[in-house]
Amino acid sequence: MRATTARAYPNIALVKYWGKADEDLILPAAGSLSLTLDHFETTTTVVPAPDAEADVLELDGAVADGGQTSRISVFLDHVRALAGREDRVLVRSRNSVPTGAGLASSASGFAALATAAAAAFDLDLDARDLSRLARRGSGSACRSVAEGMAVWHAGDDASSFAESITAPDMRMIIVTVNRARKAVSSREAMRLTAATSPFYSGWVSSTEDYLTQMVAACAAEDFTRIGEITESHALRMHGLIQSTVPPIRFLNPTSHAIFDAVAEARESGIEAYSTADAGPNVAVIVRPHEAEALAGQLSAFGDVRVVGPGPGAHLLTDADEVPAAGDNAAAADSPVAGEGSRA
Ligand code: 2P0
Repeated sequence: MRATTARAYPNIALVKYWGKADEDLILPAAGSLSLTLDHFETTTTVVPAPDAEADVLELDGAVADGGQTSRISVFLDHVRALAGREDRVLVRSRNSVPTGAGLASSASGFAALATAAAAAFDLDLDARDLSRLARRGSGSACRSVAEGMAVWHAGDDASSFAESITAPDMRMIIVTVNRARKAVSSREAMRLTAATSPFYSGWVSSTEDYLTQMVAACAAEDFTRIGEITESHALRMHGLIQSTVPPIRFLNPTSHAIFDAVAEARESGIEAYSTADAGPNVAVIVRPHEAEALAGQLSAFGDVRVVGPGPGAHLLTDADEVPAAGDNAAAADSPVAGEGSRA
């Protein structure tokens, strides 16, 4: 075993994942598609701790609580089983955004942890198997293993992984409405939706249909169709989530106002489309040359940040400025805290 460091970035889905076919293996009920970003990275170091009795997790320089530690320990048990080893480890994870109550994004967090842990335990995994491994930590993490636009295939344990596809260049404007951590986790909310919504089966079948159309639109570099599907699918997901019993609502009046402002921008000639995850913050896709102008308009609603397609999860070497123990890399002014709070 050896100490290793990896970096990964969050992703924002354009065709959303909401519901599981298997809770233990984290298999999705339908496929999804996302853009891995070039901002808001997580950097994670895994250090062998042969004499320790338990794994230790340090988040942004502070020892994490039992709940967070046990979630990564369950994941590391899977890595240990694959490696045929029992070593405990110290995990030091730093987010480039303040984490508040936990990992800023479970997607970047588990993609970085999977990449670092696989190398630390000398697992020889190809990109597909690394994505499958990250999936076991958090479903959306399998997409952050892949660069740029990535499809996560539904299927069984062997066939459910994410891989990059060709897509037109685009920018995403992240509009942060609220930095607070949401009251109900995505994991719990999607479980409640699947258990109680009368619309759930229609959601699953229509998501597969949209995914097929979206992959075709990406191949055709058809930004308009990509955008139409993105916005429609986001609104379907939030409609579905609101049909949970008792209801769950993630969008607030400002979120809706941003969807309206983006629709008005389209009327005035800037082609852009909105999406939102399990929270009130909104992400807007737009062609690269129109991103700054639209970001200026949307800054009336909250902090804005223009981001683009980013790299997949990767190992860092010393030459890449591996952070030292005790460094706190969290940037206090980042607008995206809460947006990526999926853990
Ligand atoms: C997505 N989300 O496709 C959707 C849209 C949130 C809204 O993937 O239980 O944290 O760890 O597999 O990956 C959030 O779900 O859930 C998510 P688990 P995860 O991005």
